[in-house]
Amino acid sequence: MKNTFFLFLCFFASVANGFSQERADFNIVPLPVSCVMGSKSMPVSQIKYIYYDDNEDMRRVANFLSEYLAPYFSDTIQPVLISGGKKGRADAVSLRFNKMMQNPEEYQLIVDKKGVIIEGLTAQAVFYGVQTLRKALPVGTSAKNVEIPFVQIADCPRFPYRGMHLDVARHFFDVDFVKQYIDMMVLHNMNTFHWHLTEDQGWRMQVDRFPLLTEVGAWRNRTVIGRNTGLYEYNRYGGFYTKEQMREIVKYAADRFITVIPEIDMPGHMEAALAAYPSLGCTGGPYEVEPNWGVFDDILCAGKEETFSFLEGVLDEVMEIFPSEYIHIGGDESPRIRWKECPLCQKRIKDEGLKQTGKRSPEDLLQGYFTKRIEKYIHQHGRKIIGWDELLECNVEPSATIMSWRGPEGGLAASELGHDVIMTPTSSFYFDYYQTKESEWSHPLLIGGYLPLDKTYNTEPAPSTLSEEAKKHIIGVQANLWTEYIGAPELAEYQVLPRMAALAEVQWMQPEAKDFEAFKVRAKRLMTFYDALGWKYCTEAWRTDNH
Ligand code: TNX
Repeated sequence: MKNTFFLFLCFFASVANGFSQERADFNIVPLPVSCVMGSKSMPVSQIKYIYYDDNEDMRRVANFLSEYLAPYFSDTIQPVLISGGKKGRADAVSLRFNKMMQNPEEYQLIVDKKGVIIEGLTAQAVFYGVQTLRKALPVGTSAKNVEIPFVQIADCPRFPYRGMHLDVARHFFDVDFVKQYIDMMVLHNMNTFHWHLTEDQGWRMQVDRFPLLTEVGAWRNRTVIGRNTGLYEYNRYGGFYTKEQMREIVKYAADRFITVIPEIDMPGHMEAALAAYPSLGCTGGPYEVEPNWGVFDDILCAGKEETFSFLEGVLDEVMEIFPSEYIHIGGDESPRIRWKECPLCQKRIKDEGLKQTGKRSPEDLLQGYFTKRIEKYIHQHGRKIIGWDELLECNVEPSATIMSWRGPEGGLAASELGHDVIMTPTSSFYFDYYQTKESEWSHPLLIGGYLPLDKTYNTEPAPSTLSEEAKKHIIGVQANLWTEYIGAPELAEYQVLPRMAALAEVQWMQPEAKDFEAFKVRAKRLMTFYDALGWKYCTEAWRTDNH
């Protein structure tokens, strides 16, 4: 009896002392650069206000923080947002500009007796500090039960370009899902959404000047079953985004400090456009919005002036909707066969004096001509181009930023040549590949490949073999989600999570700070957020026999 009473007393004392309290845990994904813990802590319930420096962007960040905190205060009074305010109050989170900071994405987060202060040169930097605070709090509890330990965090990303790509052309994803994808990027501190809008199998962007692109090109009448079996499903499949919807996405992303880079893939992967406007092809068609997956011979004719006025018209509307510095013009997988046989393409080759140089065929150089012409147009509008690494075989200008996909080699060589480079090799960042080794029958049918989590995690995008100069040209890292075999939003989520967490640490952290075993612990905690947000993820990615 005495014993029971003693236990009861202990329990009572621990509740009163807050021993049963949960603590915020700054062991988050991506791990901050430096984190110095103090011995004391502050109860979350002490937060009565969110002060923010008077600025529109900062107000938005304060609003996001208020949204993230709301569930913790659902049983009490919500913190009040106040513009301005004194620096550091014990009962507040203060979001402030700090002009002393160098990098526009660097922030500092301090928790001490003066409450929580998050500072950065820009509102974007403060936004990442807010993400850190958000991820440190335990999911699904009340402010009364959480303490934030005193801490001093200084944090800054390694790469300025931290991207995720989504192919909405092989399969279409609606506006709500695209927004959710952006939310997923936010949780992983990413800042660039590469939106792959056009393909052989569907054109997804409304263009006023060329209405058939969506009237015809956005719909396919049949889709192959499985991996190019020759068997088809005869359902009309497709969809597209109106200009208004694309603007909505651009704003939704910008509000979260994410730039949307649109891709209009040219001159290959253009069959949907050819089906709409057959005169843009070398043979004149007829063409079909492609029902199979793969690489197709019919591409845009590089001999016709009409092709260029078409592309300029499309790009005018692209640039009107998307304010991004970069426009992605694709450039991958363009077979030469039509150009070899097309009198107009051959005339262009002759007129431009394009002659075989080393391994480069006249048709390779014709793609170089094509790309330079488009690049010039885009430059005239104050923008820059990004293209896939095939462009390196076409003699393009060093001003073109290269996305290295067929392996790291292309990107590494390009960086030595002075191109800016974004690393996205299949071997590390193709999230359409399998995450587990299990026999395929137990899995959804995917494109194939095997890309386990640790492979993504342990990738070094700028290896020490590169010259110091070339290293500076590796501006970022991205993962791609191609969707030939990914038709459902849930499967898209499953394919990218938790690999996005591994990618986030490659993008954000300094290489020497990375550690896969420690990451696993952090990422498992991050999964409590995936669960709370209702996002599917691959749990088998954690099985020890999978590495
Ligand atoms: C290659 S990456 C492609 C895509 C496919 C993908 C499938 C690139 C520039 N081209 O068209 O969807 O492989 O993994």
